[in-house]
Amino acid sequence: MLIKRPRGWELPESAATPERVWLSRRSLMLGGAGLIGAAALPRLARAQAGDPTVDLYPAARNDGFVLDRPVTEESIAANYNNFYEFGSSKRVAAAAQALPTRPWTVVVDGMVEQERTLAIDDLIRAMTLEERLYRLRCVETWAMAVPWTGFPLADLVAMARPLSSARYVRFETFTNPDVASGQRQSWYPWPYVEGVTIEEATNELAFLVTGIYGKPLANQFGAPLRLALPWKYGFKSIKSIVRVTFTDERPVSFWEELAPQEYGFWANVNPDVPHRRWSQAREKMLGTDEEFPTQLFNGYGEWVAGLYAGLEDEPLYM
Ligand SMILES: Nc1nc2c(c(=O)[nH]1)N[C@H]1C(S)=C(S)[C@@H](COP(=O)(O)O)O[C@H]1N2
Ligand SMILES: [Mo]
Repeated sequence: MLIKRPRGWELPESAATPERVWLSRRSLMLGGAGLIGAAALPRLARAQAGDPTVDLYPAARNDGFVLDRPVTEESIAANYNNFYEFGSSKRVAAAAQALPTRPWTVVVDGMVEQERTLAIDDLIRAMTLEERLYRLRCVETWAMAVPWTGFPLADLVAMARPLSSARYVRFETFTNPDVASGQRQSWYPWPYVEGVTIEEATNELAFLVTGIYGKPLANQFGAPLRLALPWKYGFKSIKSIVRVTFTDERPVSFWEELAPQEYGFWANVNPDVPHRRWSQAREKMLGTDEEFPTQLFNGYGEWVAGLYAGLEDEPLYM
């Protein structure tokens, strides 16, 4: 990049956390709203304690990723989710607990040397887990800052040994309308699908998430395996993945299928390219009154801007 400016993620770690301090400050400011999660949390904690990979948490933090703002309080992030399989409101945490996340398999297929079906716990244990502080920017303008645990998507790509003809990675979420009431709404193009190019998939930032806040993922965050692509709008970060397919065809995602004029394949964050119905110039941190100016590539351009050289004619920012 040509412009040299202080980068948000270069701020010292001390500027990012002390979660405990943040928590108490927040609960003072939020008053009643701070209690939203109180009822749901004990149940969640029990489910996470029974997770077969719980011994892997907390994982060592990778200090290469630091924040310019406090970590979002867990009870706030855990009770304000987009997970349309369980309804279109943000209050889906309770409903999402009905999803059975064991046994769970992930099929790796398409243009690979050998197609495989991986048991989730074998997959997680085959990888080296690490914690990363990332921001997530929803296309709806809310944002959060969370400690994800997981492993680089590049490690899964390496394990899959794709053929040289593969150009994209397509991800698919479970189909289970018996427990996921949203999937009984037939106007949606289930299952939820997302995709990235191989170059994006092997970028250092692309992260497969198995945990959050130092614990296995709670269901509403997309247990047992979801994506984190912090330079793209949140809808690209697909939850509860059951299939990873290597292909030479650009995947058409759930939201692109529904509203191609509003949600495209690339969906890179850009303050200067408004959504058709609202500005993307600013973002609001969940659980706070704080707003921040949106940053190009959500502030992660140092890692990813180079991926898009020569693609200027593509709709990169929707
Ligand atoms: N399968 C699936 N994945 C999904 C979604 C969804 O509805 N279904 N919503 C997306 C959107 S719009 C966002 S902003 C993030 C929200 O992640 P969070 O609820 O963990 O904050 O998940 C993304 N992944
Ligand atoms: Mo979103």
